[in-house]
Amino acid sequence: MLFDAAEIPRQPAHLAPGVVHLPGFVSIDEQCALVTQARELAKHVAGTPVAMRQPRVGAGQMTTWMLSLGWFWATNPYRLVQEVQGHPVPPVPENYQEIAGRVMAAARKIDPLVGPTPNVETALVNFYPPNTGMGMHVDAEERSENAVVSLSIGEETVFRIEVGETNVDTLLMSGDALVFGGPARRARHGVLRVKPGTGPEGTSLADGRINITMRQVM
Ligand SMILES: O=C(O)CCC(=O)C(=O)O
Repeated sequence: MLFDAAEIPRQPAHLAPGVVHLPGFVSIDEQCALVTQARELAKHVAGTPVAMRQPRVGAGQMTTWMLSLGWFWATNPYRLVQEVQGHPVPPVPENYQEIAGRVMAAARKIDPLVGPTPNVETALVNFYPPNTGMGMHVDAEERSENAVVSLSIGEETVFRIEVGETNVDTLLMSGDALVFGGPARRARHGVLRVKPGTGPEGTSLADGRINITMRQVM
């Protein structure tokens, strides 16, 4: 790389009521620790019914690999369950709650509408291979109205959220945190294709992007 986009200063942004973007919130060392931890969690359940998988949705298969923690995100039909064929879902690691608390405290300073810190009862660790994304959807399975806390690690993507009739787009880079809560908790959102070659050194992720979302279920 001739120069590094991560060095261009970016400011916290209030994208819409209840939506806050916190660029570079997580240090490279913490990102690396989160990737290592996610790998260990995935290894632990590999080959079981709660393994990291590319979920089937309708007749198709998602391009994203998903690891469910706390509750398992089952599809056809969409539902959250606590075991699959007798296999318990791995618990949410304790550090996730602490991170969610830090992110929410910073987000509330920018927009109190993001609301209280979610009790992190479930988390999805999504791995996006380069050039894959996720279509527009609503996170509707959790009963709680508390915010979703989202962390990005690795290659860049564009996050899109619908606010009324308008699409609000923001670039998500490695280490960024994003919160959508309050009036935006049930907003449609998705991510465009992950841009190959844009991940920083030091995360231990060779390519692609990891997104960790933390949510309250009940
Ligand atoms: O990858 C992202 O930033 C968004 C993930 C997402 O929309 C979801 O897990 O529901």
